[in-house]
Amino acid sequence: MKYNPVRYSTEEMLERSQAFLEKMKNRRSVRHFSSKEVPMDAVRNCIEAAGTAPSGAHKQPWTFCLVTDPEIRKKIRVAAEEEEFKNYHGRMNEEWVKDLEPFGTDHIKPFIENAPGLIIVFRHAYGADESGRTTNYYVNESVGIAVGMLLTALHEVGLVALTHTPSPMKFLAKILDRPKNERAYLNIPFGFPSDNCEVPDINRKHLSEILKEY
Ligand code: IYR
Repeated sequence: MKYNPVRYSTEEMLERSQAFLEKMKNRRSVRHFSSKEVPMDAVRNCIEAAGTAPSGAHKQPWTFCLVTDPEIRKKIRVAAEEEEFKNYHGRMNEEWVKDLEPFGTDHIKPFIENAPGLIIVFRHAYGADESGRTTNYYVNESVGIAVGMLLTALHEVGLVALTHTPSPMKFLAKILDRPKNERAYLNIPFGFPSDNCEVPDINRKHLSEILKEY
C-alpha cells in the first residue's frame, strides 16, 4: 500500500530536531513519585504508541501490563525486595555494587507500591496461537525498541518513569498469571515526580563519543 509520510522543509527539520533533542535531554529516570493521580488514558495512549514499534516479522512480541491494584503491587514489592535483597547482599559482585553507589539504590523498593502505576512489560519468547507454537524473531531487539518508544511517549506527556529490573523476574509472570510464552522484560513505574524529587547528577557522553561517521 502507498505510504504518505509528513514532509518538512530543511529548516523545519533542523528546528524540530533541536527541539526534540532539548526535550529528550530533560528526560530522567525517577525513583521518587508523587501520589498525584495520573490520567490513565494518556498512559494507555503511550502504550498504544509503544505498540507501533517495528518488530521481527511484525510479530509484535510484547504485552504491557498496566498494574494499579494495591494488593497485586504489594505482592510484587514483597517478591521483588526478596530477590533484590539477595542481589545487594551477595549476588551482585563488588564492582557492580560500587557502580550503583552514585544512584543510592538498595533492595528497598517503595515505588512499586507508591507510584501511581506500573507498566510491566513481557516479551513473547515464542508465539502461541490455535495452531500451537509459532516462532518470534529478534524478540529482545523488538521489545527494547517498543520500551524506548514507551519511555519517550511518557516523557512527551509529562510523566516520569523508571526502568526497574528486579532479577530474576520470574515472579512477575506468576503474580500476573501470564501465559507460558511470556517472559518479564522490565518493570516501569510511572507517575509525577514527588515534590523536591532529586535525581543523580549524571553526565551524558558527548556526541563525538557516541557518533562515528564513515
Ligand atoms: N536491580 C537492582 C540493581 C540495579 C542494577 C542496575 I545495572 C541499575 O542501573 C540499577 C539497579 C535494583 O533495581 O536496585
